[in-house]
Amino acid sequence: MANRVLLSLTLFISLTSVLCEPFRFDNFSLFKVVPDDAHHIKLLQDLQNSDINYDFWTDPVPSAEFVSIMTSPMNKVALEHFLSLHGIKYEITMPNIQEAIDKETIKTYTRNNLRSMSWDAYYNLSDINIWMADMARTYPDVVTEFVAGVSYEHRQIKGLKISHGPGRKIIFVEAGMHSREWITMSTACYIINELLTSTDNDTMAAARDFDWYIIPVANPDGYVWTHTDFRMWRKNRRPFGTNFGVDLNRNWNNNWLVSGASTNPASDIYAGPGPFSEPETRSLSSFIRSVGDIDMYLSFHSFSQLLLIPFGNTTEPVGNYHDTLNIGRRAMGALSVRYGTQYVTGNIAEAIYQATGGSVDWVKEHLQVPIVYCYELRDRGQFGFLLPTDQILPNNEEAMDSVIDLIHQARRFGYLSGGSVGLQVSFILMLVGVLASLW
Ligand code: 0X9
Ligand code: ZN
Repeated sequence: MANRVLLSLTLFISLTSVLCEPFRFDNFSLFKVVPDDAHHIKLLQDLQNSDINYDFWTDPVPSAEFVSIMTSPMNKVALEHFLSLHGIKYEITMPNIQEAIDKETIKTYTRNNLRSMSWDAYYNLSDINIWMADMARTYPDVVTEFVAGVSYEHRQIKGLKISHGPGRKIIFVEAGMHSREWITMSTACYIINELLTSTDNDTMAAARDFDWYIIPVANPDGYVWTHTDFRMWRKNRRPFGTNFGVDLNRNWNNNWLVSGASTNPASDIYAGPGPFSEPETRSLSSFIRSVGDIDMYLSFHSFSQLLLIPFGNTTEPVGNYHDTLNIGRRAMGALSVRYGTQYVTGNIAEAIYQATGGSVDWVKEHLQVPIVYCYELRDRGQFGFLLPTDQILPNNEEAMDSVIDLIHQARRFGYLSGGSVGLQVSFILMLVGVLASLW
């Protein structure tokens, strides 16, 4: 994950920043590499560690079915040569990254016109925030805007609470912590939209039965940067000498810097100078703690089509691991029904790589949230972070199907049930009423 291409591109980036033009990825290409065995994995790991010219969008870990590597045009032939020499299979899924970036339609949301939000385009931070404000104004009885925190560059981390009454169990959704993972912000907005506008019975019940807290953009500075300067930016934007940014999903105070994180500010997985050193993670974590007992926490990332279960430092089945595995697998079955999209469910350390200091681990361990998942949304390496806009709606629909099924399955396993305080009170009142009428 260490984004070494960034190092060699620093000069270009500062130059393009001066010119106020986003960095161009003309003729950069994306390789989908398919290692056959442990030897291939080892070769790719060596390449990742020794050659600063390649940006590994996914890591060559033993469980990897594929490894996505971005290369500049200058280093492309050398990569092809390396792979062929070692008999490692690959295909070039994107011959010109800039073309894919240009195809990513970014639409403008018009204030007071909810119909101008669509699911075939991406939106910038300001438009997402204006849309959320419009949703809150349109559904004032159930929606409240909240500010969950603040960024290094003093932007607000905004969210919506959707609640049909007090005392409900809480579902918390966090997205956009990695700014280049644009599909995740869209998915969070889609969940908001469905909970407020869907006429589907299960979705309406899910909206009614829970207090939802949804944050589409947990890393606002990074997200703005991906629009204005550098599409592939992952971290926040705090400066460290000539480098920038802490990986916010390595900065949470849980096994901080234990594994899969770096002490080098130039790295894309830089964990920061200390746990919760960043305003984003510090403020967001206090907000999450302040909302009360959370029953389900979902964190959205991309890409690889995975449903990950804490913890990021051990493959041991900790706590209710077996329940969450079963619940997750069933929900991924529900996800596949609409378009046949396959997700793999598993422990973070096993399914992806050891990585600590992430939000889901902290929430699980420190807040004892029973049901915690981290999604890695579409796709499986063909377009990676540059998911084409015609896949936004299908991705969002199937993700929403799975969220509804997670609730359903969790209940079957004895979670999220037992009635909320509010519902229990109404039941008692009803009982009192019946008894009084019989008297
Ligand atoms: O490495 C990450 O932070 C996530 N993958 S991504 O490709 N979106 O960067 C996985 C996060 C899994 N959770 C933890 N490591 N706690
Ligand atoms: Zn991510």
